[in-house]
Amino acid sequence: MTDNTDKIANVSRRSLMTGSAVAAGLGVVGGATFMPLSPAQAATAKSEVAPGDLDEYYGFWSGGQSGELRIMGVPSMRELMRIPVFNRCSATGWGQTDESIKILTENMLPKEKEFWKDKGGFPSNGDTHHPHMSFTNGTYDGRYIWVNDKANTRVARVRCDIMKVDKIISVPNAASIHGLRPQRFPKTKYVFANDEHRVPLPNDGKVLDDPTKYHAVFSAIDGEKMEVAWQVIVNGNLDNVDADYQGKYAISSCYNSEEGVTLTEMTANEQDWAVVFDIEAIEAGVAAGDFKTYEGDVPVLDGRKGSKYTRYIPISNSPHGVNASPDGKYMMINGKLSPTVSVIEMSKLPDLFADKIKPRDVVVAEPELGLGPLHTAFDGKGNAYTTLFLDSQICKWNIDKAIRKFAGEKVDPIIQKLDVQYQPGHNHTSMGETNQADGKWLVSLNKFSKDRFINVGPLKPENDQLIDISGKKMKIVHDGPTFAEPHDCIIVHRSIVNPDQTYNREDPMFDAIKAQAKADGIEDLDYAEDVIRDGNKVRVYMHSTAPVFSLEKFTVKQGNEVTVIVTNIDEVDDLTHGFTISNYGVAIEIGPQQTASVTFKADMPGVHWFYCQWFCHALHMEMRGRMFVEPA
Ligand code: K7E
Ligand code: CUA
Repeated sequence: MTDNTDKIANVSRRSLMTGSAVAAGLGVVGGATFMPLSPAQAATAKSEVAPGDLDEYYGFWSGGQSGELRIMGVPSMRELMRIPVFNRCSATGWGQTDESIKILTENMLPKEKEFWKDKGGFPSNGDTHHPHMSFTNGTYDGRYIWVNDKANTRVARVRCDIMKVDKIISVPNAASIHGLRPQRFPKTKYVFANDEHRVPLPNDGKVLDDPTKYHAVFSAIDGEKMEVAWQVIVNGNLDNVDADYQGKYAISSCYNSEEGVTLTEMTANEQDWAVVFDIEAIEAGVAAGDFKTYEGDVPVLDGRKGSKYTRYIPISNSPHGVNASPDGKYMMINGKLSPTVSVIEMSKLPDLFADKIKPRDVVVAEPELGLGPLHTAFDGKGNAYTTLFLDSQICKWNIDKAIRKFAGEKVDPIIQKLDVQYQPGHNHTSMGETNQADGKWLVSLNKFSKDRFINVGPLKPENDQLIDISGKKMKIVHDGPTFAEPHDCIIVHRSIVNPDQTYNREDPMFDAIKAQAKADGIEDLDYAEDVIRDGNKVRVYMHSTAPVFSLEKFTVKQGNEVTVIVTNIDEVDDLTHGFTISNYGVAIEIGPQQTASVTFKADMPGVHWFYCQWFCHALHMEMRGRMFVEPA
């Protein structure tokens, strides 16, 4: 983006500076020297969560290139947990346990299965950007979180009762899923997923330089079934997306209206657009058979210009973030290369689809906020907070005033500009993407930390800053270093999220193991201490209770395919065991009341100690046993 600074038209930093200077003159951002406690002190005190005290909010942070998801406490900004998603996790065995491998591979496309067959079976990296929770009636309902993988064109779902991934799907006909949002109303049915990189459709190696054959598809994933319900071809690239509060429309930002394949080609036009999708019309189109199929049998509808399924709203060059205001009235399209945010009035969309008005008629405000607006958050009190990437600022502005200004009134919508350190991408307010936006906290996810922390070498952490927005003036109260690269986060009130303390033995996630155990003559995994020999396969069943495994040794033959199935029968909170085999690369987590399994080839003869690697007991070091591998 910095390369394109010179492309930002007509608005100088100076004229924007004047905006905030005026606000300062009006006293909006003036000092507060008469208060007994300075705003900084007061805010810091409020953001402090004393040892033993609990946070008011859960933060769900994407882990960017690390491919994971993180749970943070807000406002303490303490990192509470990491949820492995698309990455291989050494601590929990995600990507190694039989259960996680099933989740990672069961919905791969045939071409992916073929490609990965000699390369470990599935990709072990991911690039998560957008974590979003399921909704009911416009607010979070605490059931699921979906997150995209830009690197390998996948979408994963996290079960919020156990905070583990239960489904991953590959999206066909697409290349890089970027924007992702669940429907808000009445209850999340679709999770919308944007295809960022256009590829030839079908992408079968026959086309390289014919841009007319390149397409991006908009996908609606059934969030319950985790299947792609339908896709729509659009003009241009798809970037970010948001759903409305009425359950009727989704809007995506598009850059590359030029449909180019080089940077110069992609940024040539002054105007790109936002695409509006009419969900009902698309569903009717699917029912009427108005589609083609490419990979698999997903219906692909043609939503290019002129289609009844879409409308294209011209927006200045390369818009990025798309954010619905919590009152459901507006959709903000953040300008990125334009210093503006375009405000779309949602109630005008039916007229747009009925062709009673022109596409630009739905834009009711377009305030000039500063350089590089990327994403906008809300406080539920009529104000918006937009990140200015190039200016390294958060701009707080009033939506109503922006609309009045656009209509010709002499008002300044800009309330305050706050320097952040440095270069913010996403920002997010507490409950801010729901109709319960409470205006307490804003997090600015800054791409660079530069000098804010002691030097850790050439690779620096990102810097997530916590901002108190409960007063008139935004105030930074905390700097939080993060690793690679939380693009986005959500902040959910803790009353909505109620994870279990232990696993539930009746959970369907254990059905496959139970069925196998039953076939092996084992009635109850909780008492298992059995070695089943099945040709070259050996299944070793044991249970664990601190500080012992029910088997202190087992014997297999070199070359056997060994599956070890461990059930942790401890019922105590926080009593996780592990199962590691030294020098065999095996290490998995077994939570209280969980059964987990791992399969490997016993190629190395000799005595191999297995041990519990999660500290569980005073005799944790002694919680071990031997695997004996007899030479073939
Ligand atoms: Cu703006 Cu991937 Cu949401 Cu990064 S995207 S900033
Ligand atoms: Cu069981 Cu450590």
